Amino acid sequence: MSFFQNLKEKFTGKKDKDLYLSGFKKTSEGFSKKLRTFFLGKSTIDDLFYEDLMIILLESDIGLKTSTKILNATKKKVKNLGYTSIDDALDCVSEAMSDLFIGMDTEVVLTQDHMNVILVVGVNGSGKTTSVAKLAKHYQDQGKKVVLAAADTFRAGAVTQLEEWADRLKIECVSGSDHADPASVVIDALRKAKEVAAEILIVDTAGRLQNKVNLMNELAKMNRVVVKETGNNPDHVWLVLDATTGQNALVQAEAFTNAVKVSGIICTKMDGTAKGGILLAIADLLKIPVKFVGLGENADDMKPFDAESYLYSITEAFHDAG
Ligand SMILES: Nc1nc2c(ncn2[C@@H]2O[C@H](COP(=O)(O)OP(=O)(O)OP(=O)(O)O)[C@@H](O)[C@H]2O)c(=O)[nH]1
Ligand SMILES: [Mg+2]
Repeated sequence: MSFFQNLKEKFTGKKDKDLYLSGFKKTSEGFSKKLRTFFLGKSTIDDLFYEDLMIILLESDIGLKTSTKILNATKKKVKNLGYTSIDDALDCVSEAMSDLFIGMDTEVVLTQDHMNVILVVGVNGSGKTTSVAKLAKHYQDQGKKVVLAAADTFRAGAVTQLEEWADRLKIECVSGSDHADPASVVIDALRKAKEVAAEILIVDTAGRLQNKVNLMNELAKMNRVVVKETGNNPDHVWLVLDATTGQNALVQAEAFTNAVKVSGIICTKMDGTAKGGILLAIADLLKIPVKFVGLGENADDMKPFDAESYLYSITEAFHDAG
């Protein structure tokens, strides 16, 4: 059975498959339909095939380094297996992409020992507040008791935005006034969450302070108050990256990982971009696992990241012609 057939069989049984297909539609159109069109009618795997393949990989925001890796792995597989048809070569492309995810620990393990504290960080506009709400819904649906902390006191309106989500989801949200010290909001929220025996506290943070140093200092301070109040580091620090920014997301990741210990990535707005190839670059170049993907604007539109569903969604159009 081909790699793709196997992937397809697994995908058929996945519970989030429809949202994955619709969320990655633009990437699939930009990537796999382009591949199909490029190679339709061609029958030989030659240098031109590899050149065209490289162009399409680069255009999908996979980046030079990762695209080169996929190309070389494809060439190697094609040669070793003695493949001659374009379809078989494209199967090798899917497999080479899949290999990039080997070892990525996408699973989120919640501790049973104490309340889970999740800090959500990222540049302004990346989708932090929306992701906090979606996470809250995700865990609420699992029967967990969740409290939110509106610790973005920098941007006017940020607190109200989270409070509105909390109202809609009927979840408690602890907030301070605009320009209050975010660390003090975190302290209040930690105490409240403890008082109501919450299992999860999710902290929304500011994406933009006057400068990067201030932003990073603020995150470090929040980290310290969590340690002081609970005796533990935050259990999870998730960096929100906006997929529509493409390769720039990698630069953001570097800046944040220099300041805080990022334990996972939430990649948002996959539905709004053809640049979904960025997930391959993230898997290849960052040593941080992708935990969730944002596939739309509603509370239910964020799903745990599943590499197989992702690969199937972005490659099905070049295997299943149409
Ligand atoms: N289509 C789509 N839109 C999203 C997704 N995630 C967030 N958005 C939208 O992106 C915009 C910014 O989202 P926010 O959650 O406010 O971003 P933020 O990082 O909190 O922004 P700041 O608080 O200004 O730093 C909003 O219009 C969201 O609806 C997603 O997965 N898909
Ligand atoms: Mg926000």
